[in-house]
Amino acid sequence: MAMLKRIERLAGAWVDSIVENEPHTGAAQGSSRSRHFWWIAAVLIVLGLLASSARAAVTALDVFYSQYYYQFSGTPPTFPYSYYYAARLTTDPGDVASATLTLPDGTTVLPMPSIGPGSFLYQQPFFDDTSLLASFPAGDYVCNASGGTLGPVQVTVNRKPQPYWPDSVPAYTAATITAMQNANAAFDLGLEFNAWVAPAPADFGVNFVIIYDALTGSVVYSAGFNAADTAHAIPAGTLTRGRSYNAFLYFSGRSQIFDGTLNRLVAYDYATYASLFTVACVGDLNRDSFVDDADFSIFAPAYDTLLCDEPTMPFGCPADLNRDGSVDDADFSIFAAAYNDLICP
Ligand SMILES: [Ca+2]
Ligand SMILES: [Ca+2]
Repeated sequence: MAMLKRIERLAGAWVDSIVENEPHTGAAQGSSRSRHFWWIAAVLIVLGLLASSARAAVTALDVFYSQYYYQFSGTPPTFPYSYYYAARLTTDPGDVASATLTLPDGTTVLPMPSIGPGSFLYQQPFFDDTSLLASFPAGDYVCNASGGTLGPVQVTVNRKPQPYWPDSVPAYTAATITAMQNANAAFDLGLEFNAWVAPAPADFGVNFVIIYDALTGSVVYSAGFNAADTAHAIPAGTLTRGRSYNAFLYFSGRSQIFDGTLNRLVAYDYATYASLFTVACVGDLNRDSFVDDADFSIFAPAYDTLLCDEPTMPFGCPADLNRDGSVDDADFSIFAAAYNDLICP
């Protein structure tokens, strides 16, 4: 549950980053150094209008319908393990003290507890998508916020009648699942996955990769990118050797309205996660903290086999030290350096 809350927060952060890319012309005008009286007066009028506009500080109302999957092998997942509804209000910190969400029936009012400065979230798990969609049906979702420096403020986001789940569930390729068993933190880790399309009436689709430290739950990497992309590289040095991670891949179908100050989003997300492990000591194939002849006797037959997807290659293709899908001279040169060092760092 805690992890899912973090996921939703992060997904919302990406929406924020999209919003922040829009121009903020009011601030540019306010920084003018002109001493001309009328120019200053005009700026003051503009600033006054901005200050009196309550909605200027409410930056987003985001609604997420989500299905979560776990992939434990090269076979794509088919059954979700959980479903979630989430609604999130984002304001400038201190502008709002509390918030509620009124459902399309006009009478059901749900609390949106504060989850951080300027961030309010309602979230509810479900056992299937039918009850998820029925409990939060099409229509207007009205967020009423109060307190803080803004006073009462109301924001509405509309869920269209037709849901727009992605047309495919995110799935890493079998080669990527293999590479995730023994990743080398010193090299880029290439993730490959399936293509998908956001069906109408979605406005667009977007992909996210979010990697959590399995022990601490903290986010160690996150990136949003084009939905048409079927590969994404985790840069070398992002991960730490000898650790376990959970790597989430999101396909998000989105309908979004941005009116210059306020972003309103309704997203239908599929998210698949897989376990990701980094080797503690590159080249130490028998994990005894030394890289020596015993490891070479494991490396040599893998070098002869060459391709990681050969059935005779050990699971996870541990001898593929640079994680490119084959055990060749590039891996041998990495192995040779570790063999020379002998003792694991
Ligand atoms: Ca060893
Ligand atoms: Ca290799």
